[in-house]
Amino acid sequence: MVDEHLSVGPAGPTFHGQTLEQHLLAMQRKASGATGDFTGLFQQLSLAAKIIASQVSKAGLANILGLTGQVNVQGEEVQKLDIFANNTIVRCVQQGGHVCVMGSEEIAEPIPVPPQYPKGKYVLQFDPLDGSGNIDINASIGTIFSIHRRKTAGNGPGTLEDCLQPGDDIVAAGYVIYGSSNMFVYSAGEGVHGFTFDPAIGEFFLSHENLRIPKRGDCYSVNEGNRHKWEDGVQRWADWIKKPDGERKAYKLRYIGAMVADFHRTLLRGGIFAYPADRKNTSGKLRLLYEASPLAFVCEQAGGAASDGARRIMEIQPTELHQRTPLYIGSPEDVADAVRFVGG
Ligand code: AHM
Ligand code: MG
Repeated sequence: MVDEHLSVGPAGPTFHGQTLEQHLLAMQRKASGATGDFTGLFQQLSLAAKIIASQVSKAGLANILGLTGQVNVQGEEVQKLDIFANNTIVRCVQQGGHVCVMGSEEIAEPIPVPPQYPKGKYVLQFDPLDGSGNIDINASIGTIFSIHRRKTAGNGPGTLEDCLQPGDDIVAAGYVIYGSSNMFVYSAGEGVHGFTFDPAIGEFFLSHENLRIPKRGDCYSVNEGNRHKWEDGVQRWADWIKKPDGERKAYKLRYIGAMVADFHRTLLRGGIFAYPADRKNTSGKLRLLYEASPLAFVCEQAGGAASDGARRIMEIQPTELHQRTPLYIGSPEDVADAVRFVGG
């Protein structure tokens, strides 16, 4: 079957469907009372994603060009890619005037909008380059983000209170995956839509409309090197899932070690991604506000589920900016199975 968004010309396949911006504008037209603020914020985010993608694709050249030291050929300090990604998002978004405060994995405190820029009604939280340990081995990495409405009154600077909001109050969330192709996947509460970057044109084009996660998959994704630290329930779940049980076949193990990539596969193919708590790290490793909650929002919007083993990730009221949480996310039946083992 020919995909209506894909045509094959002399130079090979080219996407020429709806762009991310056109998709957002169409959504804005449907929403009564929309001011364009939201679309404006996404424009800044997609610009940041393009700049980061371009830099990520050159990461391996650093060695060849002799840029691995502290100083590059122009005599400028070379930034680590995750700091570069952080600064790119902050600079693009703060100028837009759509947010009042931001929160980032890279920065200890909430990031204020400088006085010269107007403050908007949204709060952006993000992990600028998740899985950055994968940069050196040329495996996929990603950016994760969530958007809330501000909670504090007025038009002044936002505060920590604006950042500490549960997943259930997210208005939009998504991720960008920098991989064999670059994709921007988001939900604004009306399904999940994926856009693939066409580097020849410099735009994200709609390629995966209304993504739905299968009810059950055949893959589990977890760092089993941590098994010795897991509580009994988690160990029993991992033992159970890798063996056939009646009609059910043994699950395959897939683990890249970059959550965006592991989650993206889980979303498309079904199955479960988990980062459990363990005896040493009783809240697990992943961060609630800019890793677990945004992906939980996307996953639920696609018909999936996300739990910390006892409750929906989306219900958790954060008390700290960099709070951690255990995470079980993916196909609803696979998450329910894990919760059965882990929760009791
Ligand atoms: P990071 O934000 O420092 O990159 O850490 C988060 C990453 C996730 O992308 C990934 O799922 C996990 O850490 C891998 O951790 P581990 O190496 O313990 O398996
Ligand atoms: Mg991360």
